Amino acid sequence: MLTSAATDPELRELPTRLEAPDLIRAFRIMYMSRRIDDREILLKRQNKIFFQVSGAGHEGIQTAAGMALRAGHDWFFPYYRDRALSLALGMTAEDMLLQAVGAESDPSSGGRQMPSHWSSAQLHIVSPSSATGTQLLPAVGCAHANRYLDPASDAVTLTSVGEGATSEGEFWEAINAACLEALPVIFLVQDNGFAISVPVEHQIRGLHTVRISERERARTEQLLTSGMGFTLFAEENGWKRYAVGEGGSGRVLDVEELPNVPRGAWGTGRVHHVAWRVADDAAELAARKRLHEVGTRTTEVIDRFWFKSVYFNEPGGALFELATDGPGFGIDENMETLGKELILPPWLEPQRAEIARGLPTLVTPAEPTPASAG
Ligand SMILES: Cc1ncc(C[n+]2csc(CCOP(=O)(O)OP(=O)(O)O)c2C)c(N)n1
Ligand SMILES: [Mg+2]
Repeated sequence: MLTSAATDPELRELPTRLEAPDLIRAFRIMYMSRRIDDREILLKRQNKIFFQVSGAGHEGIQTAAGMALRAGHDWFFPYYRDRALSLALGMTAEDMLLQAVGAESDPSSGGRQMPSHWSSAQLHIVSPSSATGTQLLPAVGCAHANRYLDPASDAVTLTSVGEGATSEGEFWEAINAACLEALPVIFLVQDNGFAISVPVEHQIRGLHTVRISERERARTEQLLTSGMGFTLFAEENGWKRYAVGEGGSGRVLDVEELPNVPRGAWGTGRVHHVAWRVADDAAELAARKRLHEVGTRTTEVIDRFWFKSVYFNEPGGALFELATDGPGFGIDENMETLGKELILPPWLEPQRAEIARGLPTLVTPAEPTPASAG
């Protein structure tokens, strides 16, 4: 649940100013983190350690997180850049240097883990994997388990991740699972603008393109350009790339021509339709009118309650949809109760009892009364 100082009296009472001793402590942690990084980079150049990950530039946010949370009480699923976080939680420079050289006396893993993979059972820092994003789901699992093992606990779980790794499926799965169960997990995304050598503008941002194979491409191209506002952007290996507006993720469609292949058939694994978003009712009506002007038959505007749709077949037979952005899921639920009741569009209301009967009963630990949800 989202709370803010404006609405939550308890938060309003928290001190907003850091006193001098806190600031000095924060500075010491940040400075120590940077100096250990510098020293380890030297050691690596001397071949005394074989791997190093720098936390340079990340020290501020990590120190703040470490000082706000409680080592040995809250739970931590860090990633390889969380040096200042680990120091703020109580690891020492010596612990880190022993870990870096893989010493037998390394307190993290007795020299078994990769360098820059710190952990401490006592501080509740869980040993990280090197595969990016893999810390996220276990963090959610930890928060879930903690709710069962210690229901009265106010412990939270923090997990850290780089912005590049947020493109991985685990990130979305973890956020989804944490939201569904309303788990106390903090996702600390540290955006440094790069995923190693991949700058942020080239990282995965969404579904880039749709690819369509046509027996006769020209008629589809005609519809795309004169009826839907696409322009030809590029041509490569037999594919033509069309895009709306400036192009970019979600605005691109690639078409190839395969005159001799059989027509597509309905069945498992087939894409049912491709939906294109339009801002509002007026934009949808204007787009529909334009389709009629170029001779495309469409459905009426169909009220889907949370959005409005118009459907049409492009000349090759693929089903296209125009769907409005609004009004969205806020139309019949408010944020406080979102997801707690079985919500149906009005035309399915008469079958509510039957639909509810087919759904499993969910009992959430946060809410002892059984509630059905879809
Ligand atoms: C699953 C997986 N793929 C690729 C790698 C190689 N790799 C290590 S770090 C990294 C970039 C991660 O970038 P980001 O998530 O932004 O974190 P940053 O290092 O920038 O803090 C990659 C691709 C990996 N460790 N694991
Ligand atoms: Mg990054």
